[in-house]
Amino acid sequence: MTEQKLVYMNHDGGADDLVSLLAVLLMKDVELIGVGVIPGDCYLEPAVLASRKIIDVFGRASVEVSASDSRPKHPFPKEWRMHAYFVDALPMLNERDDILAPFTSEPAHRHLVRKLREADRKVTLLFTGPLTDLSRALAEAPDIEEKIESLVWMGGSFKGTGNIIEPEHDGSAEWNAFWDPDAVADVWRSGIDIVAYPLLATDQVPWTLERRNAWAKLRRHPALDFAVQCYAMCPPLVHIHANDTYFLWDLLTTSHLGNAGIAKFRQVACRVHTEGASQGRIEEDPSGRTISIAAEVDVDAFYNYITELFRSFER
Ligand code: AGV
Ligand code: CA
Repeated sequence: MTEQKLVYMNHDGGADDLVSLLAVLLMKDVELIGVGVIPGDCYLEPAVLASRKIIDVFGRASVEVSASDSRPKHPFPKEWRMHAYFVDALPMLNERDDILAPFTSEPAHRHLVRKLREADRKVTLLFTGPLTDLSRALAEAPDIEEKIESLVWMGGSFKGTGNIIEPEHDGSAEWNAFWDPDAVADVWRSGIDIVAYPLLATDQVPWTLERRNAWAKLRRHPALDFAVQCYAMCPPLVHIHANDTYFLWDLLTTSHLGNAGIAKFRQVACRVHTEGASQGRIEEDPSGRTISIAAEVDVDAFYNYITELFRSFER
C-alpha cells in the first residue's frame, strides 16, 4: 500500500473554497492533517463553522480547524464575503445540533507550524486564498520550510489582466495576491517549491449553466448536491466575463492533489509588485524566482475527475 499524501489546507471561505475542502476530504490518497480559515473571501465565523460541518458530514476522520487572525491590505468585496453565511446555513450541513470536528483557539499560522512540526513526513500545502498565514508561519518558525513538500496555490494571473476592479488599481492583479501582496513576496523569498494555478488556467473552467445542469442531474449523490447548492449563489458565465462571473478557481487548484495530470505546466521566473497601481501583480521577470504555473487545462478530464470523486461519497 502506498502512503497517503499529507496535506494541510488554508482557505478563505468562499463557496469555491468550501467545495474544495470537500474535494480534499474525498481523496482516498490524501490525509488532511489540518485546516486554517482566513477571513479573505468570507466572514470568519460562518466559514469556520461551515468547514467543521463539512468535515463532520463528508470526512472519513476528524480534522482540526483553526481561525486566522491575519488582516488584509485590501479587503474583499462584502457581497462575496457573505457567501459563507449561505453555505453554513445549508440544510444538509445542519441535520445535527452538535459539531464534532474540533476547533483550536491557536491562530491559523501557529496551527500550521504545529501541524508541520508534528508530521512524521513532508506535507503538501494547499492554499486557496491569500498567503498571509504561510508568510507569518515562516517568519515565526523558519524550521518548517524543510517539512514542506510543496505549496499548491490558487493565485496570480499571467494572462495580462487580473480580476481586481478597485479604485487606485490598474486591474493587473489577482485577488488572492492583492489581498496581501507582501505575503506573496515573503513566500517567494523562501525556498519552497511553488505550484500556482493562476487565472490563465482557471479562466478555462468557468461556472456554466451546462455544468450546473449536469451536476444537478446527479444530485442524488450528496457531495454533488452540496457543490451545486454552493455554486447556486454564484453568477455563471452566460454572456460575458463580468466582475462577478464565477470560475472553479480553487476546485481546479485542489484537483492537483489527486490528479496533477489535468494541467500542463510552465516554469516561469517572476516577482510580485508590492507597491503602487499594480500591487499584487505577479509579473514574469528573468531576475525573479522560478515557480511552476498551470497553463493549459484538460477541461473534460477536470470535470470527469471531480464528478467521479464527488460521486464516490456515500452517506
Ligand atoms: O481570485 C480568485 C479567488 C479564488 O480563490 N477568489 C475566489 C476563489 O475562491 C476571489 C474572487 C475573484 N473573483 C470573485 C472572487 C468573484 N466573482 N466572486 C467571489 N470571489
Ligand atoms: Ca479562495
